[in-house]
Amino acid sequence: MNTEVRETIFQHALEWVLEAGKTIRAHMNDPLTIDTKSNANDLVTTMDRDIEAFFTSNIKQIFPDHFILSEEGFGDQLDTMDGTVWIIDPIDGTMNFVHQKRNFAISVGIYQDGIGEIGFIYNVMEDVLYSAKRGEGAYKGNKKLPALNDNLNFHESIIGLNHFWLCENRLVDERVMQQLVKDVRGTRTYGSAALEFASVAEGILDGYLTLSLSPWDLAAGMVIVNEVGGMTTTIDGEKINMLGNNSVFTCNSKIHQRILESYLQEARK
Ligand code: 2AM
Ligand code: CA
Ligand code: CA
Ligand code: CA
Repeated sequence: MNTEVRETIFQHALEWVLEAGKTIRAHMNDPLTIDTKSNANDLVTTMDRDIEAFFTSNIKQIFPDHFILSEEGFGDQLDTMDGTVWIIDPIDGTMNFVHQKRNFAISVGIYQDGIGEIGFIYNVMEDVLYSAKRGEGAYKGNKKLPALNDNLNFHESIIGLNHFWLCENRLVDERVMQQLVKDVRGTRTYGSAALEFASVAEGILDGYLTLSLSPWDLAAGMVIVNEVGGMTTTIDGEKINMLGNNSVFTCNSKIHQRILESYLQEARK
């Protein structure tokens, strides 16, 4: 992507992300209409839909030849990543949005022919914006994030992991996952994949793994984590497919291989 074109797209996206965040904060105490999707705990609110519609109508107006992949149905049905594709999660961490009124994010990743060029993760209630452009580093607000710790010791690492994978399940052997929990220094669960990616980029989490995410959960995060030298694969060590669901393992590169080989490969059913 041409740098000038990328800068124009970046500035528009930045403005829309901040405006969307402001709208959410302004309506935080309004009554919410909450629906469920795939199961009783899979929530969606009118705010998720309104914010996604805000992005899609703006994009369609300013960049009519761009494509959109997004969670709540206002985007396009894509079978290729050719061209410029905005990958949007209007609210990542809807359960946190509903129950905690914090710890959720707006996630926007912009890809050109399958390559992540721009990423934004906006922690709305804390008003903290993580952003990155490919090859130009990642930022938390105006501050450039340093490269991830190259001397990280696996036993001193903190890993983001949903407790669900420690219960009996059909995808991984929970006993191996329990061993991983015992072998690292600590684990955390934030409930927003985007904020977990942002935490890995910031170096306050050393890795995050999860068994099923959609493109809009990870698109921005992958760009941001890449820029600080982290890496993202599936839990089988494979490349992420931006057009489907993936298991995800994003991590400080120093311990990625070890967790993959000693735990995830063992655990995989
Ligand atoms: P969401 O809030 O945008 O749905 C919760 O652990 C994290 O997993 C959130 O980032 C959530 O995104 C994501 N997630 C992906 N698929 C989900 C599903 N089917 N149900 C609930 N959360 C899901
Ligand atoms: Ca959702
Ligand atoms: Ca999400
Ligand atoms: Ca969402």
